[in-house]
Amino acid sequence: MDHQKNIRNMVVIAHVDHGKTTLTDSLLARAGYIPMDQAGDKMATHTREDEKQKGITIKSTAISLYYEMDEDDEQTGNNGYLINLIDSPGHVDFSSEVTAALRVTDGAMVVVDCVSGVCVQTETVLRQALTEYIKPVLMMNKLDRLIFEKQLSPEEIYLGLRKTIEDVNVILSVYGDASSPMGDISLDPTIGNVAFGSGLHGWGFNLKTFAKMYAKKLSMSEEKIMKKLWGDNFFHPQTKKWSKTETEGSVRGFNKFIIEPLVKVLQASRDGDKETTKTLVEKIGLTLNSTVMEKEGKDFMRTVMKKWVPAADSMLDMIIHHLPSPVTAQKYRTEVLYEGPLDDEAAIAMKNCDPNGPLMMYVSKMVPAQDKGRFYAFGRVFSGTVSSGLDIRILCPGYNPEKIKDPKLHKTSVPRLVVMMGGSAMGLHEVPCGNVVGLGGVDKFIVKTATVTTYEQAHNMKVLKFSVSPVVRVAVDVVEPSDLPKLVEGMKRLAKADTMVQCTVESGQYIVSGAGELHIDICLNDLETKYASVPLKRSDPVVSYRETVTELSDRVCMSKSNSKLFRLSATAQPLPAGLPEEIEEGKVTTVQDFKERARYLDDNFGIESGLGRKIWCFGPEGSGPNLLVDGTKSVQYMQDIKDSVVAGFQWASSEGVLCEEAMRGVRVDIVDAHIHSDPAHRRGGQIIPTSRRVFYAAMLTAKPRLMEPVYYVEVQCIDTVLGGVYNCLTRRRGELVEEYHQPGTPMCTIKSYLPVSESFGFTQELRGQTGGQAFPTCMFDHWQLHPSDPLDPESKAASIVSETRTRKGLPPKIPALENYLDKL
Ligand SMILES: Nc1nc2c(ncn2[C@@H]2O[C@H](COP(=O)(O)OP(=O)(O)OP(=O)(O)O)[C@@H](O)[C@H]2O)c(=O)[nH]1
Ligand SMILES: [Mg+2]
Repeated sequence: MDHQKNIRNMVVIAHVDHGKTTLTDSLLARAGYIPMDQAGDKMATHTREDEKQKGITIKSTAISLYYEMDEDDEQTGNNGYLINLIDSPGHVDFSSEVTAALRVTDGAMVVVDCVSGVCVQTETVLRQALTEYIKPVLMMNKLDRLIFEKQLSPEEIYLGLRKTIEDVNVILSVYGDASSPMGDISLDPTIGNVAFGSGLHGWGFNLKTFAKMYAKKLSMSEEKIMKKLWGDNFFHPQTKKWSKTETEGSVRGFNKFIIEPLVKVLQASRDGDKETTKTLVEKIGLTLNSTVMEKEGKDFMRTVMKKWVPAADSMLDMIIHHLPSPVTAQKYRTEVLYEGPLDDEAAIAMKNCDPNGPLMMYVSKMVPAQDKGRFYAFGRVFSGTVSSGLDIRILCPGYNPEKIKDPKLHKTSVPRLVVMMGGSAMGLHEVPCGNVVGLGGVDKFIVKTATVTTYEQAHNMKVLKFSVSPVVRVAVDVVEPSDLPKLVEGMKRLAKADTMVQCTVESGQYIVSGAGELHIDICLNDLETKYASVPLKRSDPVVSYRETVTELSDRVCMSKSNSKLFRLSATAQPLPAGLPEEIEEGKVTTVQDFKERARYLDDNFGIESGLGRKIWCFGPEGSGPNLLVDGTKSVQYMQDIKDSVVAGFQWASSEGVLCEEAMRGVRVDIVDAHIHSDPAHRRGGQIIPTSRRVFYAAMLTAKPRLMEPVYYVEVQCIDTVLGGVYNCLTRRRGELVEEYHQPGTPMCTIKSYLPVSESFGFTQELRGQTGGQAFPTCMFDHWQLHPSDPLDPESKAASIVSETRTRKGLPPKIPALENYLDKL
């Protein structure tokens, strides 16, 4: 742990089912954590019952592994490596787990199934990795299927692999910044950052593996051979000469020296032809002892392959030689991690990965501990050293270092430290920077994430940006009223345990919101069986909406306080297209310098910079995609009421006027104010409700509309069931984006948009319509304007509004404008 240059923090990422957990097994076996003959079957990082049953990863699992390599590290002269590995889930509903894992790592092993190629989630996770400056290496998995199942020729295998690697490189070049400090991150088998193999059978290789075998025979250096083993390099067996073009009788280097021997050994060992297998591998310098020779059937094949080209060795070679150590990575990652100035003590210590600097740790998720209901705060130490008993400051998201008494700051000490070993945790006393660690006993201070520090002036680490949103909601209730306190407590625990879920109480209803049906289902099971441990009733899933406006208010709206001594006038209008997304992506933020931000808004969105400088706040929660602008001129005491008006805006923007759903894409301008000279009449009690009322009036007069969440859906299927897929999509208001046929195969991919409200039961219906031959992936994509007018009682939007209001215990009709608008 003290040799930072010999640490690798890495995550395994991929599309669902491409083989992350299976491959992770081989790495665990190589470190002696599970027996080698169980690697590929054990799925050791599946620690939950439901993961074992469903065969799908739900939570990411961290494990710290120690390896001794044959060669010493060139820089450190040390051959021991600590690899802190996280196996992440591939299903989109759990992609917030990937986001949290990426934050605490520096490198990623991207797994792609050679048969399916690059899929939606491959692209999503890569995009996220690149924004966090995570360097990738590539593992092409399930090669056995190309050989046995698809029975492709060596040249077809080569072309397929090359195409997939190119596809990944295209994604890297689209989302990777050419000037990124990570340097060239493209994947190239000849430099060794791409490996190939079969996680299920535990074998794998990169070009170096074979270059080593042939170095003597071909009397060439390993590096030189690696270049020959990929691309257009053809070998003539008679003349023993290499050429750049294919000539009569010559064979591509990759096919001749890798695929052909591989296929021969695989076939002979699978067919139980032990003598041929033995002769074949002896030629390449491997002797099979009697224990191996005694194995039968598939066991024989697996054992031979694991001995000859063990998967773990090729992966370790990539991880150690092509993924950065924390010392290398933190130099460039600090700028994307830290909110504070990049020259303060904390930033400098992080850049230098300095164990003697102030402590800076980011807690990315809460992991359930063995004691029921308790959690470890799991995260990465970026600078300093954390030890048990150390006095720390816990900064929760939104903490403002300039505030004198911020309730988001907690001072405490660290009771306990653990290192995560899959399902269990091992106690230890001290952990220096560059490592991941779990803190025990601080869970009451942290909901989901936090920054932990010893530095008084420390700012927060940046908040995680998720690629999914909690757009599906379910109301839960207890069966026995006396169990209610347990439900309340259980909801708090669930909110901690899951990085994405939102647990709220709305008008007396307990609401759980998640990314999709599967996510909600897992959360509710956990709530019922683990966190509340009482029987629960659940409503059908419903969708959350957003409220927006489509025009400038048709008048200046004015509202008065109860005392009539305070008056506020405002208008509402839509934000320019694209700005809400930029706010959500963190391109336009509250922490930016206000002049710089105003210039940016002027240049890119035509918001005149005089006004741009007068943005009072973002909302809801101080950072959402709505803006409050002070458009008044020389009104006295404006600064005195600012905090209260901002509070009114936070309230109004989190619960809009139509059906108390959050606002999105609305700009509210304060046009005028009448403020009493006596401070007693400028208190929050008068100002906050009045502000909220005038904002509601402004919305109602600006052609308000609902926005609904829309999924991007990719369905992979064979072309004979296309009709069934289209049937399903059309009936659910699906909108086709593209139909893509994979050349030379019957596989095709249908890309479309589908409103989330139409998605419930989609997967099951699709399965029914296509005889289980179509596989969809649904991922939140965008908010779409609902075309009808909610103020017209006959419209579809009005009926959604009234259903939502009723569900929340509100009167079904939208309150009339007169409730909010006052006359002079
Ligand atoms: N034929 C073959 N099957 C494999 C290979 N690797 C994994 N599988 C199978 O593919 C399925 C999915 O493997 P997992 O390791 O669970 O995939 P994953 O990427 O971890 O899946 P999620 O975490 O749920 O996204 C399992 O049935 C594995 O046995 C391989 O190399 N060859
Ligand atoms: Mg998995």
